[in-house]
Amino acid sequence: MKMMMMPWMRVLLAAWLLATHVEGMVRHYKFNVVAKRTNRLCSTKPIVTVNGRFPGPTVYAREDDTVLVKVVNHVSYNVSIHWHGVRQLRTGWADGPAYITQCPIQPGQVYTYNFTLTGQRGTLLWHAHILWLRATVHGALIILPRLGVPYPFPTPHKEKVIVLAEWWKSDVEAVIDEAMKSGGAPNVSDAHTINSRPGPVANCPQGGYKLAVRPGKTYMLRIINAALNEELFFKIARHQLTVVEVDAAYVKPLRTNAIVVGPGQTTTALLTANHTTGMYLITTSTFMDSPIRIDNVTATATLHYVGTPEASPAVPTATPPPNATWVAESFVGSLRSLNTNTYPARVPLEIDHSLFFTIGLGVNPCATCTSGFRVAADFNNISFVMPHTALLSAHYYNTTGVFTDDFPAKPLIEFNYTGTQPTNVNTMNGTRLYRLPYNSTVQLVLQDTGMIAPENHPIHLHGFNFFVVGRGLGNFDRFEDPRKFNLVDPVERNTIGVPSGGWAAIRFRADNPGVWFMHCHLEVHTTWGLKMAFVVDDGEGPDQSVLPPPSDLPKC
Ligand SMILES: *[C@@H]1O[C@H](CO)[C@@H](O)[C@H](O)[C@H]1NC(C)=O
Ligand SMILES: *[C@@H]1O[C@H](CO)[C@@H](O)[C@H](O)[C@H]1NC(C)=O
Ligand SMILES: *[C@@H]1O[C@H](CO)[C@@H](O)[C@H](O)[C@H]1NC(C)=O
Ligand SMILES: *[C@@H]1O[C@H](CO)[C@@H](O)[C@H](O)[C@H]1NC(C)=O
Ligand SMILES: *[C@@H]1O[C@H](CO)[C@@H](O)[C@H](O)[C@H]1NC(C)=O
Ligand SMILES: *[C@@H]1O[C@H](CO)[C@@H](O)[C@H](O)[C@H]1NC(C)=O
Ligand SMILES: *[C@@H]1O[C@H](CO)[C@@H](O)[C@H](O)[C@H]1NC(C)=O
Ligand SMILES: *[C@@H]1O[C@H](CO)[C@@H](O)[C@H](O)[C@H]1NC(C)=O
Ligand SMILES: *[C@@H]1O[C@H](CO)[C@@H](O)[C@H](O)[C@H]1NC(C)=O
Ligand SMILES: *[C@@H]1O[C@H](CO)[C@@H](O)[C@H](O)[C@H]1NC(C)=O
Ligand SMILES: *[C@@H]1O[C@H](CO)[C@@H](O)[C@H](O)[C@H]1NC(C)=O
Ligand SMILES: [Cu+2]
Repeated sequence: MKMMMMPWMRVLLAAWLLATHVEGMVRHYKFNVVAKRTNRLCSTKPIVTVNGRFPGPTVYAREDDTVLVKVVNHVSYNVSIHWHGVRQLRTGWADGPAYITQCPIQPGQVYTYNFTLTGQRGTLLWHAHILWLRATVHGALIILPRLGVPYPFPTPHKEKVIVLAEWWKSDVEAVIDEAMKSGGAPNVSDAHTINSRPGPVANCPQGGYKLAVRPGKTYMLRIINAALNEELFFKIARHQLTVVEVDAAYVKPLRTNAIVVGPGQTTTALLTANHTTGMYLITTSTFMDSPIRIDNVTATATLHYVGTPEASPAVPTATPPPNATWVAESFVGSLRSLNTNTYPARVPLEIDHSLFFTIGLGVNPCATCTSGFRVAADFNNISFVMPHTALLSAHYYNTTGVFTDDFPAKPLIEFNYTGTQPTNVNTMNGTRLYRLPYNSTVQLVLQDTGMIAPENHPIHLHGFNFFVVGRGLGNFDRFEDPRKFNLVDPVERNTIGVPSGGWAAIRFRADNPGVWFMHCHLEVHTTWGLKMAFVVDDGEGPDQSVLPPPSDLPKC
């Protein structure tokens, strides 16, 4: 039966919609962190999961909603969960990186993450933020627009979450432990997965993920790279993708044959099923433009037009070679903020703190390592040393001796960053933070170096989105390059790939008090020390200070 909408009903509905806009809903989720044996991927070893699922459950909410996730730790590891890309305005206690904003949730303990989604809409992900658990402890976090607010593009017929990941036959903690003992690089993964399936790979006959489509319809693909150590290409045979949003910020529609998505990054793209029938291969493969060992196994899925016989061969597609810098750069460099009146790009134009951080690898002597040395990684030659208690608590309670706030604004020793590397490749240690006054503006140039090897590093900043005002190859030229900055509609993100042997310049406003981690999202580099944190002081206004910690915040 169809109900007639009387005028008074419209008024009530409008009033109700307005109310929901302001208030938002409270969404409750329960995450049981449990070990689960999986017979997928030709391996029956137990993996750490949320609710026994890989990938874990999708968290759905709308802009302005409050999300409460009760995490119960049933495994023998310490656990913490990060809501990657969520601004966490004043609620750093819910951000998740272990020993940065909270102590871990220990075996048997419970912690409820409590945060509100403000000023963001799109695809994000959640993942474990301790050890290497995020290999299997991850899932999608979808922020829908407020009720009644349309997307700034035609409404798709359906939405599909596509989680890309890496798979190890061995226990991932054994992989990184082995590397830390030896001092060298950890084993690469054995396969990539698309929604938990690698597709047919050597010695493991198994079907891949199937994406069923109807001719003529448009689908929204919410693509997430949840891999630990690899940036990935994603392609569909004979179909183009129209990218409309990255990292939960709308972009100008961008048509492309292939996307590149770094770990921690998300890309929402529209796919029009413009053929009438058939099966088309979907591929994901590694992007790595430096001579470093990678997992070179391509994961495959199929785009399946309904009615096409299952046994039909899929139309193949050529994956970009791993060193296809041109494919990656042309995609990443073409993304622009939507920048409309409704979704403006508020790029800081005046800069209070102009920072320059090098990104490098190094090698330190290590008496206990089988090789006698250990690979390290750093910003400005400082390998970050993890504290034994949460930095945010130390900041909030004014505890001394946990960190210093003397992180250098520029390298202590300047050299030709992309030229001949210094003969001394040792790094320094420190738990050093950079302090920012509330609401100050920051420009940060991230400069890759040739130390050990140039490499593309996906750098992630917690607590903020930033604008990528410029990127380039070679050394950043502080006189010439700023002239070419895009201060009008640069892409807004939370993670950016700094080009191999190049630089990226980002800008953000420090309008979120707390302690905010910044690190390479290649987990191996984070483990080696490619991390630091900003401490943003409280402002003087009533809504400009870190909220008090929740009563169930785990203790160290
Ligand atoms: C969540 O945090 C808000 C403050 O941001 C607080 O008012 C609310 O009571 C908290 N909810 C729970 C269930 O702790
Ligand atoms: C790493 O790879 C080597 C060589 O294939 C293998 O011997 C070793 O067992 C692997 N380590 C782990 C933890 O799987
Ligand atoms: C479908 O779209 C792709 C990409 O735009 C194009 O190459 C192809 O020719 C189109 N196919 C049909 C049947 O229209
Ligand atoms: C992938 O890497 C393995 C081992 O590193 C190598 O033997 C193989 O030839 C590579 N395959 C391709 C297609 O490059
Ligand atoms: C990419 O790798 C291939 C195969 O190793 C090599 O032949 C080619 O020269 C490389 N291209 C670039 C631009 O480095
Ligand atoms: C920490 O120091 C600041 C500034 O001196 C002060 O305002 C705040 O009350 C102190 N916090 C605690 C918990 O002592
Ligand atoms: C830095 O090294 C590069 C590559 O070797 C070289 O082309 C450039 O001239 C050097 N720059 C300076 C200022 O020495
Ligand atoms: C890095 O720090 C180490 C240890 O203090 C020092 O020996 C080395 O010269 C520094 N390198 C650079 C490039 O600053
Ligand atoms: C840095 O820390 C590591 C481990 O914490 C230690 O082995 C090493 O000696 C330290 N290096 C310096 C230069 O302090
Ligand atoms: C932050 O600074 C900007 C520019 O100076 C100003 O317009 C804005 O009102 C400030 N915001 C807050 C919350 O103080
Ligand atoms: C878990 O975290 C607590 C608190 O930081 C720490 O004391 C303990 O050693 C950790 N356990 C393991 C197995 O690392
Ligand atoms: Cu890195």
